[in-house]
Amino acid sequence: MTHGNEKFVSQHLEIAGLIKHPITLDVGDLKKLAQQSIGDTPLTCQSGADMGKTGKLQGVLLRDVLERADVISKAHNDVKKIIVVATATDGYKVVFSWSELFNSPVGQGVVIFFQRDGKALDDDEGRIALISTQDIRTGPRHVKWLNKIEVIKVVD
Ligand SMILES: Nc1nc2c(c(=O)[nH]1)N[C@H]1C(S)=C(S)[C@@H](COP(=O)(O)O)O[C@H]1N2
Ligand SMILES: [Mo]
Repeated sequence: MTHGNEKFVSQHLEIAGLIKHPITLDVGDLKKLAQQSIGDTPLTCQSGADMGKTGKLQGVLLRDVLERADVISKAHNDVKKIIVVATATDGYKVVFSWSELFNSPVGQGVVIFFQRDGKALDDDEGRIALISTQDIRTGPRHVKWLNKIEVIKVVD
């Protein structure tokens, strides 16, 4: 089932937009940040269809990566208007709000991961992916072939 997906495999993750230190990370760089272990999590499509389970994942919190890159928020109320867009090499995109990541229980479960059951991710989602484990349906914000995180202020 992995055949044909080689072209989507993401080797790097770019952190861009409203941040002080735009950075590009590879799996080696991610391994240097605080590591998170995620237990086997059910994957459910937006339709409700059962897509199986994730297996045991290793990665880092999206929150920790954003803190490292340093989000630019000049005014006290800026962060409340900021969103974070996660993009994959096939053009798939999902959105988080800053408040969701930093001021709600959801943030503790949003993980950029690069290992499943101790092994590098396969071509069908590799090498870098993301999941929001606290979502009711986890399929939509499971981003395969993640290659960009962008911080955007959406309203003034
Ligand atoms: N990059 C990327 N990630 C994605 C998708 C996609 O089209 N592209 N589809 C999402 C949806 S809607 C679901 S249910 C799961 C499905 O994963 P599968 O295609 O491996 O079954 O991946 C999610 N992640
Ligand atoms: Mo889905």
